[in-house]
Amino acid sequence: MNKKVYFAGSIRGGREDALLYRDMIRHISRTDTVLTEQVGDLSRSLKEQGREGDELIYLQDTELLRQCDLVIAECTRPSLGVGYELAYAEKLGKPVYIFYRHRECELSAMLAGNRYFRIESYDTKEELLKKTDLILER
Ligand code: 6IA
Repeated sequence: MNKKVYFAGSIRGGREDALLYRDMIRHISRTDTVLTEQVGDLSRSLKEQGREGDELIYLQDTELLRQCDLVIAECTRPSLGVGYELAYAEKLGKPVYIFYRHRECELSAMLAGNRYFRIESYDTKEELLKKTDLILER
């Protein structure tokens, strides 16, 4: 209850799952605090995002990684930024939970082969949200 969750999901890697990220963030926010709500913000377009803002995004997100209690990532859509965040969280010793849809992607060996990460595949959103609840109850 009331954990600080860093939710990671693809932005420039592709927004096909943005609606799912939004639903996960809303679900987690019922009991806990999501530090990265912008990942599920469908109203903001990638076009508005000039390169000038990148340093600020990097500094803010790495600070949020230091503040969080755990990281939850949805990795079906591959993203360089998410991969970076997961490695950064590992170096900080934060618990990292990774979800992906095994029928739609083959998870990178750099995640799948790292025993530090707790990795779960799922098929439906309902299953995903149930598995998320189990993590937050721990
Ligand atoms: O390489 P990617 O862009 O797919 O990396 C996605 C990850 O990097 C996410 O988990 C975020 O934590 C972080 N990230 C990338 N872009 C932003 C961003 N842009 N704001 C905050 N975190 C970001 C502005 C908002 C955007 C919806 C237009």
